[in-house]
Amino acid sequence: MLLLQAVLLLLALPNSETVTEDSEVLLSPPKEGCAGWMAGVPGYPGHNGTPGRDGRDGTPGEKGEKGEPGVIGPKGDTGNGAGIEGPRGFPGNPGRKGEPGEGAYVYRSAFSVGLDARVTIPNVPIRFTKIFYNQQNHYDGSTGKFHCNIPGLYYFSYHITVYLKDVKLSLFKNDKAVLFTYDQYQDKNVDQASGSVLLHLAVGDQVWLQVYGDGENNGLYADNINDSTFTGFLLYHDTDGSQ
Ligand SMILES: [Ca+2]
Repeated sequence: MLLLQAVLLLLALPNSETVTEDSEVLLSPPKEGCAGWMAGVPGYPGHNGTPGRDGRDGTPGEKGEKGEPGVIGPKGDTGNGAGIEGPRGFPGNPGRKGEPGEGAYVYRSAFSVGLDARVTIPNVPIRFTKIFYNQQNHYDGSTGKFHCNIPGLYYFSYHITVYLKDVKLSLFKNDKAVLFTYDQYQDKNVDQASGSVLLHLAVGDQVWLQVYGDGENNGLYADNINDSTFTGFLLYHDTDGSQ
């Protein structure tokens, strides 16, 4: 009965503070001094709370400085085949104008001559005085000698009519015989002797024909129906001074 009254008393006092069995709550001291009031003993600190949630991401920082270059990597494998052909280039500039060439007439040298009469004197240059061609006058009809004015390779030939005597004929280059022809005359007949040669000549060289041996080998002959001729011409001139 007593307990029931106490409960009813608590319900009748709504502004009073509920005191639980284990309560450590300190009652606030009255605003006004109250005689006989005493502060309670301080309670123990509460337990630590659970960790809070992660915070929001921060704003991006400023861009850093450029780093050092890395080490050079190993050489790569060789490519497969040639690349695609590039486009055609522009035409180049025209070259310089060449030097004027030398006239071909400078390198002309030729003669063709014949006998006017029989030759009787051996061992001297034969004088061919019948002139077929001697435009450059490199052959001298007064001596029977050809004079080289253009260094180069020359062709010489002779065709001799042989009559009454044998013929021993030599072609001379300067003071040396370089070609020999020997024809034996046969009685009551007309023979021919001939020869040809290529010779390299320098300026000043001389070429001629003459009979060698004794005076019995000078059967060179010429009349109005028989000719004995001597011909020579420049085949090609030296271009670099070499032979
Ligand atoms: Ca003969």
